[in-house]
Amino acid sequence: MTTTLTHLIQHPLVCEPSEATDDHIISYNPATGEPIAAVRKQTTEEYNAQVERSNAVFKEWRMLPAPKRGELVRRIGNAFREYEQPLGELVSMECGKILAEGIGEVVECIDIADFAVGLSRQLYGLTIASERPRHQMIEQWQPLGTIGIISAFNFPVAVWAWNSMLAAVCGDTMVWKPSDITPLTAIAMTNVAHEVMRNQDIFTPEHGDPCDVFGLIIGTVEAVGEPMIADRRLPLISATGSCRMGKRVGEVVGGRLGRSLLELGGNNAIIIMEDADLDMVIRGTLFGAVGTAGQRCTSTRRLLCHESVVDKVVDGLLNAYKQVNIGNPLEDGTLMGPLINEVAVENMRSSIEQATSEGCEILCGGVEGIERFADTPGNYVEPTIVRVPKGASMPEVVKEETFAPILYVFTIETLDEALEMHNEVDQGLSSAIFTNSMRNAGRFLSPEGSDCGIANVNIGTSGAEIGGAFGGEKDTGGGRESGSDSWKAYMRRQTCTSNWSADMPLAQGIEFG
Ligand code: UN1
Repeated sequence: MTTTLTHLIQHPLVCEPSEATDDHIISYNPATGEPIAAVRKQTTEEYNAQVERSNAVFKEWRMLPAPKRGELVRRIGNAFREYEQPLGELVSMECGKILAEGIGEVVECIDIADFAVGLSRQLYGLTIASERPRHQMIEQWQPLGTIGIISAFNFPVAVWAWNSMLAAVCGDTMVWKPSDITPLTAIAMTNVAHEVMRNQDIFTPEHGDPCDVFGLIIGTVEAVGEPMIADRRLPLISATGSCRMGKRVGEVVGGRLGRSLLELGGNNAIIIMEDADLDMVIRGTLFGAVGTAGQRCTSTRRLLCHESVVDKVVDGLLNAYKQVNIGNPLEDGTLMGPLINEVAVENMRSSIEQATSEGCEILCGGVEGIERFADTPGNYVEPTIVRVPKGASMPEVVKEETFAPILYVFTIETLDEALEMHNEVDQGLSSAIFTNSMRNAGRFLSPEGSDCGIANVNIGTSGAEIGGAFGGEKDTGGGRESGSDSWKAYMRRQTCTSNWSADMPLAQGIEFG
């Protein structure tokens, strides 16, 4: 580990793996199976204390003018720039994505910080025409409070940044519970933010510590996760992860009438029409299905391919898959790193077995592609293409999101049929069509087209830019993070009516007393 990396993860909770006890989480490098470091699990008491501190500092943070908060976010974004390479390496080392993608994730953090800085001068409200004379109505946005952020292993830094950079300019403070598989990246990001917050003189609260704007808590679901979702001190819980986890969060937060922002699983498809540019199809699908070893919520899981091109697409993909270098994600030339852990490998294996038992054909990878790495340290697998027999109904296995590089290929005859299959799954995150026909593209983007939160034309399903709102419908949870007006989720809307007349007229013309 370089000295910068060691510096980035320096923290009272972190120790050598050899010093770990039952109270520690060990962070493993999924590429080698070697432990990187151990992190002490925090207790419910420590969680409570963090929320108290973040609540306390909120009282003053909310009163700092938004552009000043933006200035601090600008400095944090610049610090991300300074540490782009080592942070990217750490992401790659802890969650197994290739270095280019690890750095790409840090770039997402920088981009959203820039976006948030601009936003800090644009938290616009409305003026509304009042029905009463000499009255003024406005709608304004107020900070919400301390928000809870729960993030997943697969985007261990970007998802936090989408939430935290926006929440910070909106005047909120936060408590972040990262995935317990990737605690080190969370510590590194928080260290970078805290270094900036410690060395500034823009925000010097009378009570509390500026670092608690960006609170972090590392612990188990029982000690931290459950108390967090039930905690009335957190008006918003923004959670990213599986549909199962999201249902629990939605239920508990809803039960206390809190707000939740859920960004859950996807089951993303690409429709390929007969007039598609097949070179582009292959490139878009390769990145979508094999990138991040199929562990993005936007990963391409299904291809709905017109019967006239399906064989060509399959051949092209088989050819492209052969050239995928699988190996250490930090090495040049590697295109696919390992899965996150052994459980993920076993999940992939059982999905492949189920697909076979449901009558599908494995075209490459498969169980053999997993066995090939049986004696290699690290959680490596081969990306797998599964062909679903034409005319068969959607196999059950396809309806579930398996977080692994499995791509199911379906044959379709018409766009109607494709759209029906496309929208048949429970999830609704990302979607794409490849076509050169305006009509097909237009229909895909129409109300009777894709039912997803993200719908692309001649671009794959993954790799969204931060400027757009990110999230999806149905079991994906309905939340929107990142760009566009997603910031509104982190604020409370206030309708204000001021009377500057000398009368007291009532709305709806009511005469009273
Ligand atoms: C996720 O997998 O949770 O659009 C987020 C993408 C990335 C973010 C994915 N920008 O693929």
